[in-house]
Amino acid sequence: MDDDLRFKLLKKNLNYVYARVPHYRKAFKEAGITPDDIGGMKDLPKVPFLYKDDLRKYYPTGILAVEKREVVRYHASSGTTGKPTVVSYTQSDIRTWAQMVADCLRLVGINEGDIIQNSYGYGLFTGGLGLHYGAELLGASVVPTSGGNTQRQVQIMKDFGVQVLCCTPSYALYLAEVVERNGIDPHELPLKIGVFGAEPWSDSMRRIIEESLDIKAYDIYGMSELGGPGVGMECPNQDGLHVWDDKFIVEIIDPKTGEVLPEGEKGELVFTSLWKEASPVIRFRTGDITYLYEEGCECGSTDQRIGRLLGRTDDMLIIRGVNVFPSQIEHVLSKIKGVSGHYQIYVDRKGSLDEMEIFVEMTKDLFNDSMREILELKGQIEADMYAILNIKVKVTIVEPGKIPRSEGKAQRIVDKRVI
Ligand code: DLL
Repeated sequence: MDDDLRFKLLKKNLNYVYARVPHYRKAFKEAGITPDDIGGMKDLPKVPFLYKDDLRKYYPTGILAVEKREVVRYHASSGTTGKPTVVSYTQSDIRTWAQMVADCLRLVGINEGDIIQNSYGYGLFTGGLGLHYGAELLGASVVPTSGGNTQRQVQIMKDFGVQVLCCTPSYALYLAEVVERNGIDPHELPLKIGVFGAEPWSDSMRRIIEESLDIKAYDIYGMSELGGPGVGMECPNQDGLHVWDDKFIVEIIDPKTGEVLPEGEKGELVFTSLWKEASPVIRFRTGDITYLYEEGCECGSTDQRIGRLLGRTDDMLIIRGVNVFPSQIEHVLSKIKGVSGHYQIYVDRKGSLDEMEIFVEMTKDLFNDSMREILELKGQIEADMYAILNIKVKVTIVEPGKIPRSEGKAQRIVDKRVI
């Protein structure tokens, strides 16, 4: 998109929030600026950040830039700590959001008439209704299964001839297991595409899902505060997520200093919305970590592109002073034969020392092997973890099916430390 036009959109949005939302007016004042001080894109870093905690203060209505009666829908974040943040939508917000999601689906070759099973949860979570409205706008046929009742989900997938599956990657993995358990050959299902997001997942997990369901699996990114799913989407090249230039301005910052980082450097994702009427976000700190690509994509798009999400600033575990991201653990596990994609990390404190134990599920093939081989596997994982993380980690191998399956976002970390 043309830079001038984009700046005009930014300026319009800055004026809009300044005129309508007391929170922004106050924050701008404290930073000693008004929208008039922003003369070009280069001035954006002068604008103060918006934090999740700022939004929490406005529970239960959320930050509102319109009259309450103009709100046609509310959603809320799925945050596990503190009060949820509430986001509101006008008629126009719902239409634009649906358009964004429809464009994401079109980007990976999903078309009018395709049968989509939408197993994202319907409700306050934005996944279910977000994908639903986008898919309908595209003209696809939606089967709104929501999460849960996995046996029935598999039956529906087969009976309805489902071609596209939308859900969290961990649920896709579980569905693949139930498909196998039911003696269904995935090659004989018409399923061809998966649209997976709402939680971190690695490239190796993608390969496992693609092979076990015989599909191409695409990453979709979003966040309640930004509107929901459809903020970022991979194209068929599966190389980074595209973010529409006319909908958001993306910045990557150093989470400690707040300084804007150059393209290619890893840091915290910050979004400014250019389309939201009811709950506009200006320089919103997502807490998600990734980087910005320097150039346009081989697919021809020149829109902004971000790397797949690497983790969250608040997901980082500090174990005996060492920073550990769950994505590093998943990366190590994914390279080892004999382990499935299911694992859980337990952290506890014994005396004054942190201890980390990883429960790793073995595959069915390995389950038939001897105790000696299983012990070897445990030793190998512990050694590989030490090589990457530089801390001793206890690994416990468990039998297939032992790690709890999730119907939505998987709970990978159980932190029992009382600090
Ligand atoms: O998870 C929206 C969504 C629904 C996205 C369906 C994709 C598909 P929240 O519940 O507010 O919204 O959670 C947002 O989930 O800040 C990330 O940490 C994480 N997340 C979302 N998508 C991805 C992804 C929805 N593709 C939080 N990769 C975000 C990694 C993701 N993490």
